[in-house]
Amino acid sequence: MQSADPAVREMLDEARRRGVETVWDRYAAQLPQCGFGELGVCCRNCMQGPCRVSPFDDGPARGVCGATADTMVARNLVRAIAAGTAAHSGHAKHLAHTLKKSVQGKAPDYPVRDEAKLRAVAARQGLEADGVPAAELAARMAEAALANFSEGEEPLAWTTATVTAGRVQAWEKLGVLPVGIDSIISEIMHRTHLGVDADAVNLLLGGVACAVADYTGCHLGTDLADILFGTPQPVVSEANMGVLKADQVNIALHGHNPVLSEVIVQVARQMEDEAKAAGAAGINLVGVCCTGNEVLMRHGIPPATHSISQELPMLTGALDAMVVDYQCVYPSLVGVAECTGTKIITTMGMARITGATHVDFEEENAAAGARQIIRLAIEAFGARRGRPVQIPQYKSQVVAGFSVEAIVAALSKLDAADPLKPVIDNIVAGNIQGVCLFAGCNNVKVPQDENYLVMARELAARDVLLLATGCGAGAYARHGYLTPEAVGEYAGPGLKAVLTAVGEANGLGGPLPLVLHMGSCVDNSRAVDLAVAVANRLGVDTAQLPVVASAPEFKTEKAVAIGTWAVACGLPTHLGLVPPVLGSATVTGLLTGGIKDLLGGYFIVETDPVKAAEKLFAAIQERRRGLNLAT
Ligand code: XCC
Ligand code: SF4
Repeated sequence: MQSADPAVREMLDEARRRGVETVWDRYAAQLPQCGFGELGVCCRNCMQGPCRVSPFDDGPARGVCGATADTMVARNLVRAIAAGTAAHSGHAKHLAHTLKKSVQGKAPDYPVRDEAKLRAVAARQGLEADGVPAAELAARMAEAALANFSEGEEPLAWTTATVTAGRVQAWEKLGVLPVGIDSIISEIMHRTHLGVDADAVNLLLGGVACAVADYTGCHLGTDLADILFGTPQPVVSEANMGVLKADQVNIALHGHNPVLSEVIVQVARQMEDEAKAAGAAGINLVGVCCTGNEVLMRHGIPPATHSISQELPMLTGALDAMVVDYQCVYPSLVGVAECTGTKIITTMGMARITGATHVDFEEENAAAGARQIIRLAIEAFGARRGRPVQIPQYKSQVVAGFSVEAIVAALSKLDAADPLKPVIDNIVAGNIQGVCLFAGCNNVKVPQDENYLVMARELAARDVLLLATGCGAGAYARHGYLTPEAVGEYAGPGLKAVLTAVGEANGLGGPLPLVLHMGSCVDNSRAVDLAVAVANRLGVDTAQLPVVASAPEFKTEKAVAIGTWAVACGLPTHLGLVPPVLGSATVTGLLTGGIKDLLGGYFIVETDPVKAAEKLFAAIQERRRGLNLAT
């Protein structure tokens, strides 16, 4: 099976019928993949290489410069963390500049939409806010945010203000508190250069510091997006390719940064008449990947698909344009689009694809750029009129929009004075055994969505509260797990009672959804906020909580960075694929064992989703025992 999603399977059949190549074909063509690369023992860090060392004593044990397997594996891993950090924090920095342009009057399409969030973040960050007008405060916020990137003398404001005091202490003791996001990325590139850091343990600690910077960048990304575009509130929508509409101009928003897609959402509403003049019934925006998550969370835009199946909505023949910003956008989209007539529109100067249409997007002229993009889609609709389409008739209901603010508001209906109390009481009583955050991607090496679905069912049956972000949340969206109905099907009695009590207190007439969708990948920071609030309320550290994380189908370097900071936050963190570290027993042992003594968190590598759920549940039980809670 290539995918657990029936819409994806239907479109894969269509792709085969038409001879269109997809990610699955290209993966098959790569097999067998390089065994040295899989183990992490291949190095290309200088021009004397590539070097590779044999893990089986049947070849050279060192690279030309003398680097060992331990050095190579550690260097490769921490370089991946640095790349992921660059991506997440680049996204955050982009938003900080947008906020800055907004307050300077240079970006008229970007008013501060959430002054309450602006003031809340300012208060948390210790920015003087009393009596300060919103515009002035936003200007200070942009500067305060940007100050996290360059090299300072102190730990980063967005790191220390957003985690428990216990974490700050633990990180300080280990020397893994970064003093600049860009500077630690740069430092990792330096220390992994030929002839610098050759000690695997020291390298990994550098990687942890960089991952803490990644966490910081993610948090900045979430905060700034909320300030500019609004903090998500619960929203009802639908997901999967059945959300495409044959008679409308269908535009997919793909990538990560909401800076463009937000404006497209606004402008599309004003351009309905233009679409109708071209013979369409309207404009239908749909999401892909994390840009899709952003516009789902804030506007209820329905996601069409995620991650490895991103090529397939085009095979319906109904997708007129795919607008991409950056990250996780497969260059193969252009080739598929040639067969289907879809316009692939790149928008960021630093992320172009040969053969795509490029509309250079600038905050200064955002609405004009968005209009130009939508016009291209309307033109493409005109060209496809009358041609048959095949839209897989699969879509699931979705309830999303669970920011921490939204969760706390929902809980406050049970206890207005102490909103976290109901959650804590239920964790203590064992109705909720613990919490699992599902994050990360799909990976072509795993049947799409399968690990997510199996693990959610296994853990929900054991009364574990489930949170999700990124393409993991997307998987749950497409399979109907973000619904109250899924609670009846899969939740254990304790979890079901709690979700129902909260739902009913909020007048929903039923439970909250089985899985709470917290947003895009940078929004994993929201899950940390929730854990930190619970930990602070209990007077413990996040490393003691019965909270675990899982990336059952992770793919990107960003996911490697997130997984590492989840461990740094003290969480037992599951990986559903084997990362390229097995070439070094030292590195493997440290990540899955030794690191626990240093940080509380550690990696659990398990490719079988049933066993993975068992192991995560055991980790939750261990934490419960540590807190003297009944198991
Ligand atoms: Fe990319 Fe965020 Fe992974 Fe999806 S989940 S494939 S990173 S879009 Ni972050
Ligand atoms: Fe080979 Fe060392 Fe150069 Fe890596 S850094 S390619 S191991 S010589």
